[in-house]
Amino acid sequence: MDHSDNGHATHGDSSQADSTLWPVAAGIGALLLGAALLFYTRDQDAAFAAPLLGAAIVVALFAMVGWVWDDRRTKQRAASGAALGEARYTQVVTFAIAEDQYEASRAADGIVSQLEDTNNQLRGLKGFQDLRVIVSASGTGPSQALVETTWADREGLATYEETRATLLDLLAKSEQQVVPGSVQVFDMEVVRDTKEVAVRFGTAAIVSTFGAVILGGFMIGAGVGLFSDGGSGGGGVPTAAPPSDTIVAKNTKFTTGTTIVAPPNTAITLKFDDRDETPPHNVQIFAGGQTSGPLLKGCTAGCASDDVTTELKGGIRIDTFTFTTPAAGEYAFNCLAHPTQMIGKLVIQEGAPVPGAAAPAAAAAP
Ligand SMILES: [Cu+2]
Repeated sequence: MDHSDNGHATHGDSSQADSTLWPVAAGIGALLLGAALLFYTRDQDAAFAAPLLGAAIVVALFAMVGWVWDDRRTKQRAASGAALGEARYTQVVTFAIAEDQYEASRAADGIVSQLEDTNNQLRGLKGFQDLRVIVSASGTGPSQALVETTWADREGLATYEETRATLLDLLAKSEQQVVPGSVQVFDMEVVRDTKEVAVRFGTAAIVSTFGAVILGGFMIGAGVGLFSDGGSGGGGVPTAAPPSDTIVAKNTKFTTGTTIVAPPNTAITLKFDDRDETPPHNVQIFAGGQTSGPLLKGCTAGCASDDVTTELKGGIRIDTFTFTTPAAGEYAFNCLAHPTQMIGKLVIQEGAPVPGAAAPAAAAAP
């Protein structure tokens, strides 16, 4: 499970993973908060925004409390030290090599070589991690040597000392090379430096908070863009003018009302405002998204049949026509005489306001 022999890496990783959950939770809280604000400013819809705001506050509080709690727990654990294999046990042996024995100590049977060879024997012992031999040669006087062995746990070090296959025994047998009385032994419990963990935690926290904020910003931005898009298209924004119900033709172009938005299965009346004396124009709505194929059916007034199309003719005038809107989707319209120059689309959306209807009534009808 978690704290096996390679507890170092495993534990470090899992603690980091746990810790980054809090910033993510904080980010979700921020997201919900943004969404609540968005819904509120868009619709003044307290029925929907209020629970969202509540959820945002709860999540944000939860994240903050959890974050602080987790941080304190991490610090306490670091302060109390040894738990879960965060400590290492090190034995440092220092000694001096007699001035004229430096060469001999490095020979195949010299003390330094023998110490280095013990690496292979120690490797079999439980908990052994590392052995280092450092000799700083001195031209004059004795050379200083340092042997450091590292153990994963206290038991490892203890077992090693009990077996007496220790470095000290080796040193004792090399009286010639080792300066008498120069041997010093330090057993150390090295608590793993928690700074590294703290830095990693801090970095992870910053990165994920930053990421969550950016993501949230994008989503909110996308949401705003979506709504304002709908607004420019047909007047979905309640504060703007009533949803457009008029298609204006001028200089052989549809200049206004190139996108008409309406709810499905609703009788709506649109106006075709032709401002060109010539050439002749009309509006015909297709049963699909392309300006080809059959025309939309359902015209009840202003059309020659139930095809939704006005009469193609010249002259400045406003024609009105009434039809029942189809199912949700996009339906292309154009002018029969200028099929590629004069193009627009009818967007049928569930919940969209009725074109030309008074704005407040439209906003209140979701
Ligand atoms: Cu035309």
